[in-house]
This record gives sequence, structure tokens and C-alpha cells, in this order.
Amino acid sequence: MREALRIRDHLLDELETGVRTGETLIRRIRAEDWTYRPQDNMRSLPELVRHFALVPRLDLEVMQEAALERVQEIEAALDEETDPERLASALRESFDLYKAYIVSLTPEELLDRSTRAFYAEDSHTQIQWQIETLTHLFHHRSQLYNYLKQHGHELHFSMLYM
Ligand code: NI
Repeated sequence: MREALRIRDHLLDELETGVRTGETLIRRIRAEDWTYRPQDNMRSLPELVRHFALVPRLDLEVMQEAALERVQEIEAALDEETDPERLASALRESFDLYKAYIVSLTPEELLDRSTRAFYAEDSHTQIQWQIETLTHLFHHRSQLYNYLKQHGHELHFSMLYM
């Protein structure tokens, strides 16, 4: 069972890499980037960044079986936020809350506690949720990287590992 905690820590470390490099990307946002929307059917840059900053916190609610209304309430928390520094801090706080929950679980809870999202038919164990959150965060980090690059930022992929 102790092995489960090692895997938990590897997943948390990788999530932290996404958060740390995500903070760096958010801090690169300039005032003129705020109106950027690649296409009509895609999120604007502010919509993307606000969602990205809340990914761990939102997933934490979802994996604890919060109702849609509660998730929407959190989703709206940064609706007015335009300061990259505060958005980067929000991402970090979001991760800290998530991590506190994950490390509070026993190995048995991690592997066997099964919860169901309000939108899903099937449930997932907590370790499965950890994998889900990791891919969710990296999905939006890569979107943000592309948005900034498409909007003229000089970025090198090595920054995604620093
Ligand atoms: Ni998402």
C-alpha cells in the first residue's frame, strides 16, 4: 500500500510542474493580450486563463461530488480578475487546496474511494481523479502556451519543464 503513496507523490510532483510553469506563462500575459480570441468558437484569453487557474479547485469539488451550482459558483470566482499576478496566485492556491485533500487520504481511500461527478454516469477512484486532474491541467496549459505564441510571444518549449 505504501507504493500507492509513491505514485500519489509522482502525480502531485508532475501537477506542481504544470502549476509552476503555468504561473510563468500567466505572468507573461501583457495588457494587449487580453482581447485575444483565436476564433469565434474558442475561449478568449481571459476566459481560458480564469478557467486554467481554477482547474485543481474545480476538480476537487467535482471529485467530492459537489452539485453543478457549487461548481458554477467557483467557476465564476475569477470572472472580474485581470491581474496576471493575482491569476497566477489563484492557480497556486487552487493547487494547494487540491494537494491538501489528496495527501489527507490513506492509501486505501486513494485506491478504493469511488466518487461520481455530477455530469457522469460512472464513478472514479481518487487516484483516477488525480490522473484526470493532471491531464486536465496540462490540456489547458498547452492551450495557453499556444495562445501566447500565436499572439506574438517568443516562447521556447523548454519553459514548460523549468
Ligand atoms: Ni477544463
